Amino acid sequence: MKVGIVMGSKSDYPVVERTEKILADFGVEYETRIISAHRTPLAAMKFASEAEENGIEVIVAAAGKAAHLGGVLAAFTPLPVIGLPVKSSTLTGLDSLLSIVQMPKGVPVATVAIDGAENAGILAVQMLSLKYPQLREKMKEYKKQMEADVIRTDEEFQKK
Ligand code: RP5
Repeated sequence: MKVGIVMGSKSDYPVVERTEKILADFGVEYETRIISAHRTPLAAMKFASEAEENGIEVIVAAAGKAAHLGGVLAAFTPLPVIGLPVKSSTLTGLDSLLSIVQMPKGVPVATVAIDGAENAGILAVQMLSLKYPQLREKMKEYKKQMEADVIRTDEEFQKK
């Protein structure tokens, strides 16, 4: 099982590494590439068209500004693409979000929040867990742990 993470620029990496961490925590293999829809469009086409034969099952595409990367990758692959809008410009990421989420009919990009790097990883794991039952069990544990953490925090907060 492998996730392909693509970012439009190395400057996106401080956000993207949080997606990598989630995937690593779940024991999911990933490869991370810097490919730009605008600066290296041919590489974007090649990566997406060959992703399936290279063993990738889900793609995470992180980009900022006029963030066309996820849409371009989705155009060239049957694999699900998760768009991660990066807050990289003076428009505080709203530009990235809208560029990624407003895809035309027929070519969806599943879009997470601006800088929602952890959710991009979690959603990728959830997609993979349709095929890999061991990942589904880990996801159940993750949710239980999250619930327990909030309950413990609430109990501590009430004692203040
Ligand atoms: C986008 O432009 C990248 O995804 C990045 O978020 C933003 C700025 O890129 P750099 O100018 O820092 O390379 O394409």
